[in-house]
Amino acid sequence: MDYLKPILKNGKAMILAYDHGFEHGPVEFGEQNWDPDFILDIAAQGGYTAVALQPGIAEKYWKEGGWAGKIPLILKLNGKTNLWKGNDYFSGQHTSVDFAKKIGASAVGYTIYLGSESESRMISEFGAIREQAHNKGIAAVAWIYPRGEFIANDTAPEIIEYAARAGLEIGADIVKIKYSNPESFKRAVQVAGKTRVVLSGGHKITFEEFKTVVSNVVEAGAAGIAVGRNIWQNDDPVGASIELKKIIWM
Ligand code: FBP
Repeated sequence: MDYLKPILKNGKAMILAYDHGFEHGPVEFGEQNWDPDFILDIAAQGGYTAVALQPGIAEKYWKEGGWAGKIPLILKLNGKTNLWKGNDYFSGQHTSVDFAKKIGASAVGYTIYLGSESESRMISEFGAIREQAHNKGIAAVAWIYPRGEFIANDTAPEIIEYAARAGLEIGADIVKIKYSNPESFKRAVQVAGKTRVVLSGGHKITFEEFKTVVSNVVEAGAAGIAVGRNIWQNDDPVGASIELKKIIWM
């Protein structure tokens, strides 16, 4: 079954991520981008194939605010704040696949901190989520971020390639990974096999730099991008999105 059909266009993905208010706190926001409706409008006008949200925003804005028919939803089922500063990285499930299905999500998302002390708990939660999602006919997207005391550099080529391969092995339909370099990203896409790869953006860089990264990722054979700050922290988020769209569907 093609679980990804609702969130891809011609096999490509352009996903707007907006869970930072929870993951990083409102410190990421300025005058307008704290407002979920402002972001959902960028997603609709910018031609995104999906938006990735935590359940509160999904229910109160995406669903109740009338965005549901305009832009597909990837509902995040786990997440954590950055207030905990301990050595372990764990992000537990707080929302169900049933809820995702009930509000009309096209896919569920889950973050795994590969290499952390708690990786097996997250791998196991993701496994159950993937089975439930596929039973209900929706896709399971894995954010795979290697992290923890044994990960010296979370964007080292071999680490990014490992994250991509892990995505395939645990059955993710899409794996969202950070950028390494052009050659390594090609290898990451290769070893991810039939699991589609999308770029996770990172903190804001210049738009010229970001476009180069996106071009490299597309050239590497990735499905596309699932990014946040480099779009909605841009002064012209819709204009930036339209430029990226051209690169992704070139
Ligand atoms: P960005 O493109 O802004 O990096 O967003 C992608 C994302 O995965 C978000 O979904 C998430 O909130 C954030 O990155 C987490 O980043 P980190 O764990 O590196 O702080």
